[in-house]
Amino acid sequence: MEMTLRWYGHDFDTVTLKQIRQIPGVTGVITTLYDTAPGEVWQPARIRALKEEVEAAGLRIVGIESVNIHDAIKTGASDRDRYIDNYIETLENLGKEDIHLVCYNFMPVFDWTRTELARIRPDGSTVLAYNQAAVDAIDPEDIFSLISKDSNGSVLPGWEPSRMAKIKELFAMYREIDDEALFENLRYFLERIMPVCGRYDINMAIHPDDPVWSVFGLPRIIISKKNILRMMQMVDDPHNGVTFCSGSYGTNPQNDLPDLIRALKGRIHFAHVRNLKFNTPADFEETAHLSSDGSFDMYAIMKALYEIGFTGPIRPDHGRMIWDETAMPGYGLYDRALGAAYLNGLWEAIEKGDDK
Ligand code: DNO
Repeated sequence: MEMTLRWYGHDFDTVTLKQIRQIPGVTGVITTLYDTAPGEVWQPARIRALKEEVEAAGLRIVGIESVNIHDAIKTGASDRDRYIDNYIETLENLGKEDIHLVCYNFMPVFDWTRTELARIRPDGSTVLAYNQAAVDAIDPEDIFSLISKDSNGSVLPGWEPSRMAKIKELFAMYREIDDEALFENLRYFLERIMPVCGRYDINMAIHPDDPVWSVFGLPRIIISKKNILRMMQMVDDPHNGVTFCSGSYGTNPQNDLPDLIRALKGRIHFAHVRNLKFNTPADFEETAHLSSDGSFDMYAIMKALYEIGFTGPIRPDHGRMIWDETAMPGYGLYDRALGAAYLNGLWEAIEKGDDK
């Protein structure tokens, strides 16, 4: 396992590479060219400059999160091949720079969905939270303005204002798309990109939908063990793998997280490990990574990863906003650094316990 931290690049992140380098045990970053639009080819010179910047700070690029997928690909529009060609060119450009992991998602319209970005917890920290009644009561066109006031001035991943400005158009694109059509469009995309992934040894790691159920009537497919196994079997290639994200799969308590990890053995290319607390089945909030702060058994999750022989990158996921930090919600320095230290501690204990 390699401990990493997500970094959005110096123009977008309040956290510096120097700070990341000083978190014990963190050796690399998961990064992106945050200002590229879905469908755009990532230019070699920009990838190289990013790599040089990260390496100059004593870290390495362990993977990309995300190379986003254009909606024409997700909806199977007539011009999808043009965007898939661009995606392939981006993968080639990444492969040539020795980057071998790409996290992406296949969620329609919205990436992750939360109804609050700064819910106050008993300890005074603020966290992202989801309440189903709030989603049911709001028009999808208004959700961006509901949450953006708490964004601390950051552009949130998947919630770029330019994208949200086209929300009506986006919903119209998905009018005819159900789960089966989305599966079919994902299959088409994966079949086209697998040869280039094989050539450059690029692991594709699909991120689950978050939460793992339909929001605003949109189709959602990467939600359960059954669906994720279907997704891997339909394009059965070792490079077609997953991002195991405890906080996303765990939004449905029916998803048994350690069991899911075991079922995905060999195909987990990347892990996001964080905790959630359910207040009711329809209301949850993010917490500190520590098991006792939330609803998940973090030891059992790390142990399952250890037991399947997971050697890929892990990153602590959304952190609470603590110690008066102002940063992108979920992506401040302090609580993610605590999360990394805690996950490293669990791992060391599991590893040494196994030696006995
Ligand atoms: C949220 C993230 C997601 C994730 C994408 C992957 O904080 O986990 O935005 O990066 O879904 O494409």
